Amino acid sequence: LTTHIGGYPRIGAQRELKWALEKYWSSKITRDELEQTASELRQRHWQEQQGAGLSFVTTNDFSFYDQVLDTACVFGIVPERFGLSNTAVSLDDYFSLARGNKDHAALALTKWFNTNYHYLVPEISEKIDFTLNPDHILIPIREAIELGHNPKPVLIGPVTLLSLSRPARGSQINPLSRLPELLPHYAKLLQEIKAEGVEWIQIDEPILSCDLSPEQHKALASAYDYLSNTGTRPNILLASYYGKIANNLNRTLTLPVEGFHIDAVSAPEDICTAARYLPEGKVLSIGIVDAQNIWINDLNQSRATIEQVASRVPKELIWIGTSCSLQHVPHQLDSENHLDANILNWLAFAKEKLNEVSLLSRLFNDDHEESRFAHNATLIESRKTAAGSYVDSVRQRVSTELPKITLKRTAFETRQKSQREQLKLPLLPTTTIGSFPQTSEIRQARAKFRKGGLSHAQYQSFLQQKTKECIEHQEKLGLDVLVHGEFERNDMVEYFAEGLEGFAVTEFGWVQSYGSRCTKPPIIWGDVHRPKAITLDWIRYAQSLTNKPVKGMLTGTTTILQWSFIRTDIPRIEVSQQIALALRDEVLDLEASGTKIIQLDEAALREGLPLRKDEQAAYLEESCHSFLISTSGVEDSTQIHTHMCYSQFDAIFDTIIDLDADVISIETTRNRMALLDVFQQKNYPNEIGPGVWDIHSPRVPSVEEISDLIQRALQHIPAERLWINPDCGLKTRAWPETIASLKHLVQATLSARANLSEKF
Ligand code: THG
Ligand code: ZN
Repeated sequence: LTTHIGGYPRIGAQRELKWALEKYWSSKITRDELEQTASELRQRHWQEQQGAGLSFVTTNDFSFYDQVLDTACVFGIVPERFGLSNTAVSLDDYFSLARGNKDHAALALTKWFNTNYHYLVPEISEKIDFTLNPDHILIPIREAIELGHNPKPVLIGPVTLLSLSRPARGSQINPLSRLPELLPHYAKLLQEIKAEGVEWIQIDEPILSCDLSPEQHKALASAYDYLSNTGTRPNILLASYYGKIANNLNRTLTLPVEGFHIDAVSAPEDICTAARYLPEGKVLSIGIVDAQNIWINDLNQSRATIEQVASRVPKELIWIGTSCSLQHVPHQLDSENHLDANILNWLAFAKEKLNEVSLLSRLFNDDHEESRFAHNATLIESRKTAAGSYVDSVRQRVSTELPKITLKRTAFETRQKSQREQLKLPLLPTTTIGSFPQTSEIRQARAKFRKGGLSHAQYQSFLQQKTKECIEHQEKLGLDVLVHGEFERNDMVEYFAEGLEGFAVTEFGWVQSYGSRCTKPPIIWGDVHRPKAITLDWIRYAQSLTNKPVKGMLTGTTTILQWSFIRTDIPRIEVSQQIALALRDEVLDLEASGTKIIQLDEAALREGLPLRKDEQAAYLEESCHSFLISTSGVEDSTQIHTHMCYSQFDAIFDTIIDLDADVISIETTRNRMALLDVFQQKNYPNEIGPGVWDIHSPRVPSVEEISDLIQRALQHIPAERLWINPDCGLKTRAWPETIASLKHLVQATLSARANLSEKF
């Protein structure tokens, strides 16, 4: 059977691309040196694919920043506001679009389907003249052919590209309406790719896994009609992934292309339907190896699926592949030296998944690989029975204690009264979202401690010193509710993973989040419980330094789940309940030790919303339920906060109300409080802290700017329910701008308070 992958991680096993990019941006290496690193990475990654015996190497999966921006640049989609040429986009122009420059804000960054990858949003206007800059695609094809590989380029399809675009500022255009003018350039590109000797191209239309409008259906039909009938071209494998195609599948199978790739991991039922209704002579690529999670493939189960397909589709038309691009999993297991040997046996990262694809394709050669299938079955079985996979006390708690928990707290007004008596905060209380600058000094100390260069005691006293300085800064600034600064935390999810049983943390399991930035998602492999308090000592220490209230800072269940690799052997809701109970323990411990305000961040709640409407209600119910499990045990006088990152709240507004947090903080600076409309219209009953300082930029906002935002906020939310805070955590900022901005924030708040007290 033919074998291929949807794409490979490009960041490099040692994050070589990240380091090269960051050096290039700070002028420490030349453009040639950056290109050299890129070319070496491509070559190594093709070798890995060839080494595993795949039929194709995948090209055009490399990107210096983002594959959507690459595709936009290939077709000359460069926003006019940058004043750049769209026919010759230099590498530096490309980085200006991605990162902004002193005159222009970068393209917006947003989540890529249901992954934790973020893409840059192309801007379309009436005026943009599409063009074709094919080098980005053609050069790697030539490189690969020269090295003796058989390249299969991947390309984002026109309907997905335009569907993910937005109208340029000042334009009302529907980006998809420009499809007819874009298509000739796609056709020309296909022709040029064919001229390089390429046999197959994979065109990705992951938009098929979303709810499609009639207009999008029409666009798909006309796009593939056009591309299939215009000029010479390679065979087209039309790919969808990230979810079920379901109701879009019938129409998809009628599109005039030579083959279809289907994500058999997120939608096993699609593969059965596709095998059944596949038009004669077309290729069916089975995306059977999970590229969004890190577990070894259940080879026997996959074999059953493949055999089922083979009973309907001739073998020479069956391809085996990964569900989607492997860019969403870490590079290789080889580098992991500290993972438990058992757990290691259950994992496959990108490089290991190449071998799984290859092995599954050899099914129909009658050689002697049965032993590998038997071994795989043993490993899968050992996962089920391993100590830690099933912890009786955890299961007991979920089944007996959970049903007894009262999820509803006392009415908000009652709580609010009791919290006011307890906390005695001024009108418009000021606070921050949690973290303070993670300076290179702190990162270096952490690295040194990890390598054994600092003793535990030395590291602890270093962190205490930083925490103390942070509290002093906040007191001096005159903030009302303080935070400890989170200097002991590397990442808001990884930190809790380290404190909970059932999680494993990797050393080098980096996955690209956007540009050069990566995260290291923890692996939830077993039943989750909390052997001992995680945050208590730090919060207590920070509280001992001040008379002002210090917030207890936790990451909520949904966000932990969303930013981890989750086990798939039990339903997600059970994992969610286990984590929620562990956090409930932490919340109650914090309360018992005198913490009056506890924040559970749900930064990822909105972004985790499923792509399909019919799956959203269950997700929201589960998320809300887990939040209430964690927070409903506290006294009326204990104030629960939550934070959500910039998002369209409309779709989840009822859930926000149901979370019933006493205070929610949100990001509202860039949208100039527009997000508050829905809170006002729907009469949000609890307290709100809309952000008044955009922390994503080092610029220090003036007192006047902040005052203006406070006045705007007051038009939406009564003063009695309004808090004043920056947009988000200050982890990525430096101290000087942090102090300067918070000073202005406090000043602006003081004058707003003075105005209000005159009025009352
Ligand atoms: N933590 C986790 N997942 C996340 C975020 C997070 N996903 C969504 C969002 N935040 C992604 N944003 C970022 C922002 C910054 C970084 C990564 C993702 C980042 N990473 C460092 C880097 O790549 O250099 C790694 C830091 C480290 O060494 O630990 O800056 O906040 N889990
Ligand atoms: Zn945020």
